[in-house]
Amino acid sequence: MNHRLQWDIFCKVIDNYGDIGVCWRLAADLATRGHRVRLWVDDAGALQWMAPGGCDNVQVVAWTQPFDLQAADLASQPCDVLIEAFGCDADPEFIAACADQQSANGLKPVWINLEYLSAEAYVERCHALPSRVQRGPAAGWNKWFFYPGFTAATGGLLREPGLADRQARFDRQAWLAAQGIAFRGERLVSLFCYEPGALPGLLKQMDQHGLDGEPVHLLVAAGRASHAVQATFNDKTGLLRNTSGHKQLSISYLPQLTQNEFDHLLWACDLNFVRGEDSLVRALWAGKPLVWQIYPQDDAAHLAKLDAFLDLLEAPPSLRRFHQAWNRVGAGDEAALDGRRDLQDWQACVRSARERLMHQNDLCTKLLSFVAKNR
Ligand code: TRH
Repeated sequence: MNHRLQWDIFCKVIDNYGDIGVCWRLAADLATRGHRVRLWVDDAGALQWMAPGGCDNVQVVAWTQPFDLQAADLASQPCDVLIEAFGCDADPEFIAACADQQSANGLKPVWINLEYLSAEAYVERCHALPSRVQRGPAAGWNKWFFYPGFTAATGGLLREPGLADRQARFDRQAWLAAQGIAFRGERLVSLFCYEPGALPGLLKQMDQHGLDGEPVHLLVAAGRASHAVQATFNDKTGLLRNTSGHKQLSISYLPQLTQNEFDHLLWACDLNFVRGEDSLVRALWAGKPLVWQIYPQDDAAHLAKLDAFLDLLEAPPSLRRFHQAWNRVGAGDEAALDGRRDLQDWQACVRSARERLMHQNDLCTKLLSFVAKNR
């Protein structure tokens, strides 16, 4: 059993919501397990809607340039664990303060670089490797690489205690009513994406054929997803221009949801389109058929990452085809977006992946034992 530790998590918001989304989830998870967290973030704006209530024992600290060491009380709460999220570097002043602390009491923090999530094979090879710090006041210390992942030999996935109970108690009808979403028995589909070239094709498919023999009610996430859908309707090609003439497709545009409500959205739907890193994991826990738009990288490295995830999922051919179409640049093959006969297979594969993953230790549990071993 770990005693109460002081964690300092450094988060740089590059773009989108994944960096702060993951860091917040990690911070809140640690705090509910009894630890104290300082979350240093250069742009905390998204937390206003993602986590408006905050969380006991998580202090959000402005990570400013120049660095303001006085923003946190390091003297009375020295750092036990330093986490640099997604390759960002904590400020040298902070490291120097940690080194001073070591000179004073002999204790240095466990220094961890929290990496991006991937199902690729390198993750098992690289997880938990140390790198010796060569220069500066912390020369000679180890920095550890902690890789989230989908197998027992990796850092695992974020999954807070009580998630399955919360899910079991979820009342779909009540939630839809509380959101003001008129539900007439359609298939509910959530859409959280960037700007997939295949989006017009998907909307057309859904409008013509519905899903699983039923009309579709599409619940579109705020931000880029809703702009992308609206841009499709405004498109000069005339595709789907006349929304009132829709046959099988109705659409609701959602406000920005808290992370908890975002979970509820995924639990309420029959099919979830997600993107990035954190929503993918939440969609897995939701256990509903899912389609992932992976964050695109310039060198196309994301395609190998996507394949590795589909392998891990043991995705049936139809789900692979759908993913390839959804992640392609440009409109591509519209027929590949026809998933209406395959939903049962997709459901079965996500369910069994969820089952397997639920039996593994979650990321916080693994992080805590890693820290206990390396202090
Ligand atoms: O926003 P993203 O596309 O973030 C991405 C990825 O993390 C990617 O790996 C990273 O490299 C890139 O940013 C810089 O997708 P992601 O990771 O799913 O994060 C979205 C977060 O937003 C997630 O925590 C859920 C949350 N969210 C809400 O809380 N409410 C909402 O209404 C929505 C739409 C999202």
